[in-house]
Amino acid sequence: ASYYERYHSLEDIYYWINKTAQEHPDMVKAILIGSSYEKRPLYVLKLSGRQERAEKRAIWIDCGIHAREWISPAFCLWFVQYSLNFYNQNNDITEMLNSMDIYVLPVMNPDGYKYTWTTNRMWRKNRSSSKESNCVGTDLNRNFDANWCTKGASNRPCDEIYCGQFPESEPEAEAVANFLRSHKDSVKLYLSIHSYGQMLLFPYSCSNEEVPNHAELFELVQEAAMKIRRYYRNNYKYGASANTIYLAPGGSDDWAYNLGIHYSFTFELEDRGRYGFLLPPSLISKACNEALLALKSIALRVIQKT
Ligand code: 0X9
Ligand code: ZN
Repeated sequence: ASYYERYHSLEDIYYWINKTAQEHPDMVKAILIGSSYEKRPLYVLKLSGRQERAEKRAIWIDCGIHAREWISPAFCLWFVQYSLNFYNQNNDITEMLNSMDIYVLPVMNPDGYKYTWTTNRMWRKNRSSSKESNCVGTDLNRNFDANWCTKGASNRPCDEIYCGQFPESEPEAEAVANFLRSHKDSVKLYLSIHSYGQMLLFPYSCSNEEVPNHAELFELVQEAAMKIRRYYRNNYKYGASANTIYLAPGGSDDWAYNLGIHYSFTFELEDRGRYGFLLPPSLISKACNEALLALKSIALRVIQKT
């Protein structure tokens, strides 16, 4: 199996980030956007093709918000590698990189990811603590400022869906929010990669309200799911988060939407529960190819629209 068909430790991923940026100085730049609670750096890889316009639009993709969802960082690595290998070979990725810069954050929650490798494979949250509680960790996907800590999140630090002390209390969430705030005019498409469940989701998750462009977003995920069905004979559910998965406030996708990034999605990759978070390495390539197909389908539509 290739490097991309295996899971990698946090140290390996940092090494890979550095090496990838060094080996492709023409297309890749590593940008430090902040650091984690335990002071690990948060690096974003900026991918760019041939510059077509001065005002360049952009895509944001983050992986590894939740520590135990190992397929998520694996997808970010897969996607970067695919982009670099197939730029000027595959029409879709070439068009994407010619019209948009792509920001990729491979591991939003490095402290939690590290902890799943050393201590507890099923850890979800980050690793922050306060003197108010003996419990560790905030759910970074409940820490954003979108109906923060209402129904679907918890204010108890021991819970898996603890929302944190206040919106963006966690340095990982704050770093992402700051970066997106300062790039909100260029970023047209926001994508957050999770597992598991096989779903293509869009806002809102923080309320049962429909977003103004609900029908448009529905068409995009419907088309992407249809392609996955056709090419990989696999079924993905799709729809607005609150109805498709559950009510869950404080998520990055809803927050990005409200910031003005009106093409905002969360993908839940394979599987549907047979292995769950423990997806075997032999299934990485299928999971990533499905997500890649969905991403390309949606991104090419967004390029036409924006
Ligand atoms: O609950 C979550 O944060 C995500 N599911 S997971 O099993 N990967 O934890 C779903 C996120 C959907 N979007 C929002 N809740 N905003
Ligand atoms: Zn998740």
